[in-house]
Order: sequence, then structure tokens, then C-alpha cells
Amino acid sequence: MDETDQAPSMERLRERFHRDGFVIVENALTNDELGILQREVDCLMNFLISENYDIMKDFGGIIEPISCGYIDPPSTQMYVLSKRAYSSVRDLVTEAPDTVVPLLFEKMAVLAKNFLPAETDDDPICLFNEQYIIKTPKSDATSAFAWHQDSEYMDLTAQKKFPIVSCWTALDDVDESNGTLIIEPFPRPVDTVSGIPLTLPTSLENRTVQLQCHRHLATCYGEELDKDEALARALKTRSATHATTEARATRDNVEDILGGRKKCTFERQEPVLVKIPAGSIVFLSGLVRHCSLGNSSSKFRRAYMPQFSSGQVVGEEERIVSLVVPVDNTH
Ligand SMILES: O=C(O)CCC(=O)C(=O)O
Ligand SMILES: [Fe+2]
Repeated sequence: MDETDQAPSMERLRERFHRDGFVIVENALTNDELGILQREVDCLMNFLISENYDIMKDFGGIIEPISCGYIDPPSTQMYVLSKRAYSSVRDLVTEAPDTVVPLLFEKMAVLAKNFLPAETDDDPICLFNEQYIIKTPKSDATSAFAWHQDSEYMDLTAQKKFPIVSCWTALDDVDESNGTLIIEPFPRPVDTVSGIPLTLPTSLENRTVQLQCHRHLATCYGEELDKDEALARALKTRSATHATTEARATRDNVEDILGGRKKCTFERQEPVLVKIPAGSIVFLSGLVRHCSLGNSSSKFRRAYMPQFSSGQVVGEEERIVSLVVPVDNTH
């Protein structure tokens, strides 16, 4: 059966994630799960609007459930460190049965784990950040994001040590009219002699190897494309899939590719416009280059984006960058 007829296997998704720096899982959430997130973000937005905030001007469209002002500031900082504490503070925002907690820790974290190195006692998978990203209607002038990599939000020390995965979750159907993402996949290594694309291992178990690999691919990016041009090119290649090159690809030793022992060139890939239904998730490596468009439609565009890290992210002088909440139950 052709891959287009069935959902790709997790192995295939992992392979694509490490090759391209991102992967899209359409309709990853059930309608119930989607409803929980939509109701929570609507509640937070309504609160901010009732307090006369301008979501774009005052918040840049970013709403953090715990710190946006909807609940009183937590009395201790324990929630930054512990799942139990995080869950109880989080449940003050939206109470059972509408709680986001199981969706966050049991569904999103479990999916995200597939794209991070296996956890160890020293390096548990952690919730690193959690936010909604809102684009108000007709906000095209203010709601676009420039090209960036999500790991840029961490200091350099942290960037070099901790792989992160952003789970960008569409809470509305998204396309070029309402502020979707444009992603430039990692440049792809191609054997200089045979012209055959090389594939990297599907699971880069070790934190250092995964980070080295993604960082190396990201250093091969060319100049940032002009956004209009990126959109035009993405629209042109939208229907094309990577299936043809996938079929010919050979698996190669990642150390040989990264260490320059395997003679390969890195080919620039066409930008990808994300056009997906609400409830779909784009898993983004912290190193993949992406930007987003403004919302020129007459409706809100809502997205939810928890981010997970391999290890507890600390930067210079061991300072905690954001959250360091281990997602499993033993912590
Ligand atoms: O939702 C968007 O438009 C882009 C958000 C994004 O890339 C980010 O917050 O890092
Ligand atoms: Fe981003």
C-alpha cells in the first residue's frame, strides 16, 4: 500500500523529523482534546480583553496560562520544577473535567518524546514552556513572525546542551490567509559522487549526537529567503512530497556525514507552507528555521505550543531558562 493511503509509521515520522527538522501529524488530537484547548484559550482571551488589554500590542499574541494574569501569581516557584506542583497550579486555570493537565503530560509529552533522545535519570524529558499564540482578526500588519529557530530563545550555553521540540498545535484550520507557518526544512546531505540523498538514523538516542546533527544541518542553511518569495515557492511546491527521494535514500553513518569523512553536499530544500486542520500538530526541532504570516482573515487564529526538552534546561551559571518540569511520574 502506498504511504499516502495510510498514516505514516512512527519510525517514518522520526526519520522525517531528523531529516527535515520538523514533521506534521494531521488530526493528532481528538475533538474532545481540541475542545479543551479551544475553551481554555477563549477563556484567557476573554479575560484579557475584559481587562482592556490589547492581545497583540501588550502580549505580542503570546498568552502563558499561568503568568498572563488570569490566576493569582503562585505563592511558590515549585511549579517550575515539579509536575505535581505544575499540575495543581495549572488546574487553577481550567478545572476538571476540562483540565489540560492529562492532555499536556500524557498526550503531548508522549508524542514529543518520539522526537527527543531517550530519557535517562540525569536527563529526564521536561516541559520547557507552554503558551498559546493568538493572532487577532485582520492583524496582518502586526502578527507575522520573522524567520527564527525556537532555540534562539535560550542562551547560547543552553542552546549547545539541550535539544528542544516545539509542538505547534493548530486550534483553527490554518493556511496562508490566517497566519500559518512557513518552514524551511534542514538542507539535505547528498552523496557528492552518486548524487543519492543520505538519510540519518531514525532515532538519535544520544542527546549530544542529536544536537550535533541538528546543529550541523542548521549551519548549512543559506541566506534567509525573502518571505514573499518563500510563500510563492512554498505554494508552488505544496503538492510535491519528498517521497521520491525517500525511496532512493541510503542510510549512512551520522558521524561520517558530520565529520566530513563522507563526501556530501547539502542541498537547500524548498520552503513548506503549513496548511492543516485544527487539531493537527507540527513538531519542530529547536534548530529548524521557520517564520509565520500575518492574519488577514476576519477570525481569530489560535495555536497552542507546549515545548519539551531533553534534560532540565539551564543556561549560564546554571540558571533555569524557563520550566524544568519532568513529565514522568517519578519526579
Ligand atoms: O504561531 C506563529 O505564528 C509562530 C509562532 C512561533 O514560531 C513561535 O512562537 O516560536
Ligand atoms: Fe517559532
